[in-house]
Amino acid sequence: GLRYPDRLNCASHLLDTAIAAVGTERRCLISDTETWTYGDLDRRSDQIAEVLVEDFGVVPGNRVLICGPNSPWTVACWFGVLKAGGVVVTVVPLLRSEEIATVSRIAEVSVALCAPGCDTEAADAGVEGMRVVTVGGPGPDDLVARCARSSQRKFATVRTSQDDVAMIAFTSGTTGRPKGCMHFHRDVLAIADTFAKHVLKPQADDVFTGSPPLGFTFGLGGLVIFPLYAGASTVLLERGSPEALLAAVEKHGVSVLFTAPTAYRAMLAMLEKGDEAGGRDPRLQTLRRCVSAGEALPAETWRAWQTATGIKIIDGIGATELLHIFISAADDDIRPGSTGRPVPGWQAAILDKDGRPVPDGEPGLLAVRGPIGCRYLADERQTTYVRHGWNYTGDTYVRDEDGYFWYQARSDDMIISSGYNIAGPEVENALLRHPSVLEAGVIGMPDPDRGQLVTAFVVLRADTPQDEATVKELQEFVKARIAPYKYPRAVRFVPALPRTATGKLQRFRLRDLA
Ligand code: 3UK
Repeated sequence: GLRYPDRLNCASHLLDTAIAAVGTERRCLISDTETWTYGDLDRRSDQIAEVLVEDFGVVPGNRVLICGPNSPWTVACWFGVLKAGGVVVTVVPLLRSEEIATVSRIAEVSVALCAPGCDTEAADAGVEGMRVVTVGGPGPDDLVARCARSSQRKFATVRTSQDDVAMIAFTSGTTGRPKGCMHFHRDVLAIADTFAKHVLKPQADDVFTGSPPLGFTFGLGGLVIFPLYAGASTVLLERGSPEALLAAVEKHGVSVLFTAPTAYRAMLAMLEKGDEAGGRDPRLQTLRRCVSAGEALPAETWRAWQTATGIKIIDGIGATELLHIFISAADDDIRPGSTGRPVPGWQAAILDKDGRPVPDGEPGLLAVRGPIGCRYLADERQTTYVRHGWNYTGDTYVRDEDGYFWYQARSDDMIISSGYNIAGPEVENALLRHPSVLEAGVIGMPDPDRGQLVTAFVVLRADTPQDEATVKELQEFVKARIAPYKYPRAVRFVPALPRTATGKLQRFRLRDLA
């Protein structure tokens, strides 16, 4: 297993190691308006730590909420809180006051560091004992202004232990009460020492960018931990739209890209428009590695991206509960449409609900274990996620005889129609192979005859007629590619699919739509 010293503060460990390797003057954080060196990040996070202790009385173990866009100051807040021995609490941005109130009460937050906009939401949350501090606003009480008035001395980092809690990451929680996942200081390094070290293999001259918010652990790892681990630089985009991603790759010579499958498809649609001739796109020639997570990456999307850019996307499944990616493709070990094999350091199995192994080739529950485990903060769902010594992710998967893992569906999203088990994503993937289909979402709707009816929501390309003939054509197209009983008996055309800030299809909202 991985070994870390007993005394370990992941923030200073990452910074000290990077600075020892590449120096203080190497570019670290790049935004539209600023470029920070490693020295800048070290200095400003020292100032934040000092302000937290001196002005707000933060003591080790206090929880500090960070709520802001992907920006250098948001990253500095992370490192500042950790240097002060505090626990970072994160939420995906755009939470409204009610949600901030729920999360802050569960996590017993004492200070909230908020970008303008989030600060008013946090103040409206009315959480007793929670001090709301604006980061990057006008006025003398702003955190940035306080940093400028600080002693400017090196902050003596709190000597936390490797198994002190460093962060509480809340799951996006599309349904139900949000769950806070606690992770230790060593866990933050363990994602670098597993996925980054063995799969991503970042280098000091890499330039990272991507769309996931830093409040989502996919973004924290891909856009902060992994680049810092390599002494590389990272381009932080306040809005990680597909347009912004393409522009950033070209402008900053990005070599490592982190985003979700839907953004890869949207970028492909944009590239096609600009380049009728086809072939490798010159605007993306600096790209070296592309990572996809959050949802399964269809083989179709993988192939189209390889054709357009020459790059083989690394699909990986991760979870907030386990901090980052634990099964993934690797360099020359890719089966398009499969999530890949366990990342070195992790074990994965397909089990039934009683913990018994399911034979290869048959669907069952994905169970994993490795250096990081699920630790919900005061939540009875702990014993649902962790059973029989394994973390049950809630996904149905098949393992093939070569050890590759194939995603089927979220276990509670499996469609049962006329007694058949149907995985919505398989039908979605078949639809995506049709040239007129941009996006597809497939769910089971209650049906008096069949129990559930396979229902597809489809975003068509602009030039395709939304008529009965297209419905028929799509149905025949699916029947010709997968077992015919899986075809969508109902097809609805929609302008866009409902997705979370992290690119996940919101199936419950499709159900409401129907
Ligand atoms: C699903 C995938 C198929 C799967 C995440 C990378 O997504 C992340 O965390 P969340 O807690 O959701 C976890 C669930 O999302 N999923 C994620 N990736 C894939 N399904 N293929 C994939 N490649 O249902 C999983 O249980 O929001 C992803 C790194 C850190 C993360 N937190």
